[in-house]
Amino acid sequence: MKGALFDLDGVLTDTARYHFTAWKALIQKHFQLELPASLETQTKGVSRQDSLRAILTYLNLDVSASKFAELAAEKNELYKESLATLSSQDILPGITNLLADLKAHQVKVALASASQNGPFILAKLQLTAYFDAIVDPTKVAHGKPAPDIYLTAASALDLAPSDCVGFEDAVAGIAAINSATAVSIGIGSANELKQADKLFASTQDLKYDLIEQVWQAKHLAKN
Ligand code: B16
Ligand code: MG
Repeated sequence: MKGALFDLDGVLTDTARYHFTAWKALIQKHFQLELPASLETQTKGVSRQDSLRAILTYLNLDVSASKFAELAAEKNELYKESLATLSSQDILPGITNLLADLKAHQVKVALASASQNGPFILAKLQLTAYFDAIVDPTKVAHGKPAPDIYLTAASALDLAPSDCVGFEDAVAGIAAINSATAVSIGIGSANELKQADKLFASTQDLKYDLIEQVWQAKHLAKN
C-alpha cells in the first residue's frame, strides 16, 4: 500500500448526521414535510446538489433553478452552524493513530470528500498537516458513486489507484472506490456496505497492520 484515500464525513469525524439534520430542518421549514430515515443513506457521500435533487424527487417537488440554489445555500448555512464547536475532540476514535502510522510508513494520504467544506473541517479538527493532497470536489466531473474523486485523489499523490486503499462510510463512496480499482475499506454496517473489500464496525478497529494486510491480500489475489 502506497496511498490512503479518505472520505471525511462519517470517517474522520461524525458530521454525516449533521448533514441530514440540516436537510430535515430545511424541508420542514420550506415545505412542512418530514424526511424519512431512508433518505439519509441515499444522500450520504453524495454532493450537496445531488442530495437536494434526490430529496426533491422523493417528495415529488419541482422548484425553479433560483429556488434550488437558495435551498442548497440555506442548507449549507444550517450545516455550518452545527460545525461551530467542532474541534480535535471530535476526531473519531483510532483516526489520529492511523494517520500517524501511515505517515511513519511513508504512505501518502489524500482527502476524497464530496464536501466543499472539507478543508474548513480538516482545519477545525487540526488534521490538515497529515494530508498530502485534498481533492476539490467541484473540479471533478462526476460525483460519487462515479470513480472520479478517487481517481483524482490517487493521481494527486502520483500513485496508481490499485496502490491505494480508500476509506468510506457510504454506499456511494464504496462504489466509487471499487470502480476506481482501489481497495475499499467500509466503516459501518454489513447491511449497508456489502460491496466493501473489508468492513470494520468502527474507526477504532482501523489499524495500520490490518489495512496493509487487506491491501496485500487483494493485490496478491489479482496477480
Ligand atoms: P457539502 P463525504 C459528503 O461528505 C456527505 O456525506 C454528504 O452528505 C454531503 O452532501 C456531501 O459531502 C457534500 O457536502 O454540502 O459540505 O459540500 O462523506 O464525501 O466526506
Ligand atoms: Mg462519508
